[in-house]
Amino acid sequence: MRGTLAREPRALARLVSGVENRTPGWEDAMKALYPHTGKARILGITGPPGGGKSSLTNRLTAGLVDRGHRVGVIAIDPSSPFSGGALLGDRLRMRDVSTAPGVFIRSMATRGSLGGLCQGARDVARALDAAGYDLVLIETVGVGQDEVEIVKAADVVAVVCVPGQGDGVQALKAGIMEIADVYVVNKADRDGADQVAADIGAMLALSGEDTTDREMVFPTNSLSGEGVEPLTEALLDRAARVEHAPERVSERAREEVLLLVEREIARRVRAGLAEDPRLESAVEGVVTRRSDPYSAAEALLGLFGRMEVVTGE
Ligand SMILES: Nc1nc2c(ncn2[C@@H]2O[C@H](COP(=O)(O)OP(=O)(O)O)[C@@H](O)[C@H]2O)c(=O)[nH]1
Ligand SMILES: [Mg+2]
Repeated sequence: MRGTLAREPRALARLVSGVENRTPGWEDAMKALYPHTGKARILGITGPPGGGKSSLTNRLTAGLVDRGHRVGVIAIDPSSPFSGGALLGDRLRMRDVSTAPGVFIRSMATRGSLGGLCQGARDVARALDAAGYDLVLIETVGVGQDEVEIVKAADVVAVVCVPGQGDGVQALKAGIMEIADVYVVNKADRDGADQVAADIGAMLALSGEDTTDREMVFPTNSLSGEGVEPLTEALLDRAARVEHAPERVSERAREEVLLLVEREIARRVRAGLAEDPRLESAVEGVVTRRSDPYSAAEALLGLFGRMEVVTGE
């Protein structure tokens, strides 16, 4: 804890691992850290696999470090459920910045994340915040509920689109669109980039979003670095405005607390019933059609009310 606050990278790495693996004591560490957090701004970078998120994150990180920021990067790894490890490709591509002072990079597995991926990412971001990283970039694939939750927890969200994805813009409409602060048309060196940008513009116009005072769509080439500069400016600008959005901050705090309570109750319910023969007999009743799932659930719920299994440990 003290090492993390003193910005010792090894202490931070240890803390992050402990938090990620829910090693006993992690919660006490987070509680102690919390008063030292709140300075960092979290930038979510989301989009389809292969869209260039890692390449772009790499570029953004380099530019932000040049401007004197300390940058933490959390790469949410879309690997298969079997490997569950870090994406070597991501690591390699980030190599140029990963050894730079003032940069801390951590890959997180999407599967088997204890305590939920979103909370895990949030906790790791918080540890980075306490360690003095003033910007935390979270790269995540824009599919799946977990990933959407993660970007919702970010202060600023950049949605990466690419040309040649068929109905690339179409895919955006599923949930991600409402949370985008800026759109990046990466691989702008490719044919069709203009069209994608125009499609996004049209979509924004339709949605009634007022974009008169700010650019929303940024073409980039993450290989050459073209366009990354104006994007960086825009992200920093949005990040600076977060202070003026207290309702967004309290809404997120509310969501986090509720989620933690929900999770813990669910965990206790499962733990409480796991070995209880009454669960087995209820299941048996449902299978044999002596009972039904609704009545079985009602009966078990009644049990919790009386026995205080939910509120006790
Ligand atoms: N032509 C072109 N290729 C890019 C660009 N950005 C990334 N790529 C390539 O796209 C592939 C996927 O990039 P990556 O950063 O791993 O995408 P991610 O899966 O979204 O993280 C790699 O081969 C990159 O070299 C770009 O702006 N233009
Ligand atoms: Mg990637």
